[in-house]
Amino acid sequence: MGSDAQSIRLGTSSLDLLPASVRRPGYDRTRLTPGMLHLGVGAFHRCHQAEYTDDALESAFGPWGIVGVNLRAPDLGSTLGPQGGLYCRELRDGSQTDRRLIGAMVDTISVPGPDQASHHATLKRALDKASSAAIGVVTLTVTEKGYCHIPATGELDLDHPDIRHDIANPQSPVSVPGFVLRMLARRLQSGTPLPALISCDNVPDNGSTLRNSVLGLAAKIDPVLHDRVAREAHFANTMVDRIVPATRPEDIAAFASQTGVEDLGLVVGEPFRMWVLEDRFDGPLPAWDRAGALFVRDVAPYEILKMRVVNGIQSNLCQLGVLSGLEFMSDVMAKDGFAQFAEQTIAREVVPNLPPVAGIDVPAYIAETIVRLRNPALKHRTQQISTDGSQKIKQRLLEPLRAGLRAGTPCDGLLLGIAGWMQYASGRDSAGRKIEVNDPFAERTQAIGTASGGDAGTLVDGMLEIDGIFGFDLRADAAIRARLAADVARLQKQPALFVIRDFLASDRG
Ligand code: CS2
Repeated sequence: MGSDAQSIRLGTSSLDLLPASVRRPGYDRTRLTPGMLHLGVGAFHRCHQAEYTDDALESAFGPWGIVGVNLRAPDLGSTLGPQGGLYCRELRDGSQTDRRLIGAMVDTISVPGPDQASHHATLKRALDKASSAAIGVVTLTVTEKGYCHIPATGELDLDHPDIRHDIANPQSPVSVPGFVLRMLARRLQSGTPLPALISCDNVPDNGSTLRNSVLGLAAKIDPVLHDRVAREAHFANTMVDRIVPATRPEDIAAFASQTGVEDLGLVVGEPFRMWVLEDRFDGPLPAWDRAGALFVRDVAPYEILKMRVVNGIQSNLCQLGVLSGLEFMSDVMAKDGFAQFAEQTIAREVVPNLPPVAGIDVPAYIAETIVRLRNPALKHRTQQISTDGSQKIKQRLLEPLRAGLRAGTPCDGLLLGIAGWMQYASGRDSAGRKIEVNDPFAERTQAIGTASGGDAGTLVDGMLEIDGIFGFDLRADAAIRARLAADVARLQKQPALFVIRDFLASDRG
């Protein structure tokens, strides 16, 4: 398995082999017991909440070891499992690298698909763990689509195949809302206190969205359970921020050749991090506040700022980047025109309609965001950010557009980003080359692209009719439809890079 024949696999017995430059946990890991369960152990969790937890353990040690559970890929059985949950996180800023061993993950469970022989036994183990009194906190990063909601409305999608499965089989759920509901049901039945439920996904009102999905499912399964969950379970909203691209084989190979240790759980991120949590917890938590997490009464202004500025720029540019043949976000930001387009769109079209955010200097926040997105050491693929765009564009681009339309502020830059998503989602670039679209709506959006026969107006009309993404308002606005069609027509004629440059040179820029 070794990417370097000389390297030894990271694990509890190989710790001494790591060079001294890799920071070790500043607490006694042998005393750490599980107290939290995390659903969805991907790169982001390992580089964000798990690092905050390590900081918290260093400043106030407690029973806060993390049990990582994956109901979907990636399979932790070949990565973190054999490493005893240990992995390193590497922060990169230009040529600077900072490596740290994270110790908070003490156990991992990957539930294989329902067609696998070990599915039931592993699911039972995960549910037993999640329902045990030792677990006081459950955190989640399951991506936008893990909530099984309709992006445009936030309501549970009752037609979702996993939800249909869980309505019929509530005791052996395959969806995230189904897993959470089953855990709550078991705890309520056995009189075990309910854990704090903390969603850490980039979903609008993430805690409330999870609550809606869990309650929507409960209503279909057991009205009494529904009422108890509605009364007794606490779902906290949070805002999370750190850019953590998917780890590449090259990252693992470079780590192995520089340290002599192979780490298949390695994560690479930026130095910046932020975490804002709704302050509504009855029970104890890890001392995340001592690690810099902010506890506030209302997370919404922070969430709106982050989703419209950081994620907003990413989602405005990533599809235009793919359409320009640019692989990484830092390549996009380094090309003449893109960064100016992004900054200008945010300053003119987004900032005027942001709510005030206590303690944040918005112009400085935007300037810092641009620097973060330019970081050339972060290999954040434009295709990765474009993945599941149907689940992202409401909060990142459509809500700022709607706010602008209400306020009468300009919205040309936002419209160009939305047109970029439409052209991308159709599956073809300006040269007619096929683009790989990775999205739950991909089949439908590509069919719309094919049926449009290259007519931009037909393409836009077809996309706007997907009400699960766009709702009903935008398709009724003839001026918006026409402006989007003009932008899509431009993107069909030439690479997005040139469209951006023309935009900046025109009276729209
Ligand atoms: C990205 C986010 O892939 C994506 O959707 O936009 O993961 C983004 O990098 C983070 O939200 C930054 O905090």
